[in-house]
Amino acid sequence: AIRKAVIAGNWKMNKTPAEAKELINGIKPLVKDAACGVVCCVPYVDLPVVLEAAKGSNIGVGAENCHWEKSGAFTGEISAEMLASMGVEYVIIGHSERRQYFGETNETVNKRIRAALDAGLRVILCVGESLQQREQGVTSELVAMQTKIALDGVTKDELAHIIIAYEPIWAIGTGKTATSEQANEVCHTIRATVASLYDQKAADALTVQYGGSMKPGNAADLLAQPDVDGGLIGGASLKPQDFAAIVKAAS
Ligand code: 3PY
Repeated sequence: AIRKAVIAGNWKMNKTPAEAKELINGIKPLVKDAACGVVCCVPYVDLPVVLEAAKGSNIGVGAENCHWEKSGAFTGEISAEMLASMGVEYVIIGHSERRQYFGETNETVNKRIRAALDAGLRVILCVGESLQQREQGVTSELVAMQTKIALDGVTKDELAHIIIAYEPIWAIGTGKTATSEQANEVCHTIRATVASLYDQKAADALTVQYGGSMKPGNAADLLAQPDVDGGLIGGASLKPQDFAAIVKAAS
């Protein structure tokens, strides 16, 4: 690929701080020579221990969401400013689990991205279709729409701080993976959408990840596709050997 790949783990709602410390310390030595970018996105409460353990390493640390307001009466929420102030570098926005279970919409995804960029965070924006939408033949339109609304008001300079992850919802946590060709086709659609919004140069520089049951056994094939520049890794990111094997496949 012409772009440097980025492999990002999405730990989801897993690991207590003590367990997180053990996991990050297990991952660290295995990925230290990676040629690709390596990121671990972890639960809020794990951020202090993971940031501490990752200090001076090649692992970037991210959160899994943030709110769009800087502060205020939003019980239970965490702002982008709060994350940035801790030294967090990345934040996942719009994961399908947020969209599915927590009422996330394209509009709130856009507001969160704006707040994250304003706070100086890098964003991993997730887009992707459900099985029904794929069967209805609307995947391209849907993913293009999600991308356009998410990027509303984002400048070309800011785009350099965004990674887009294509995550077919039907392949998340189900063990099903998109074929490499299906993954590449939609990653290409995302890049073409970004080219239409900005220009080809900006689109060519964009990192587009595939996410959805990426594991050591299928990573090399997926990552060999021209428009797949890395992965957002669910379950396999909780196993140091598996995560490191995927990082190696991307290097
Ligand atoms: C998965 O692979 O299950 C993911 O959702 C990655 O974010």
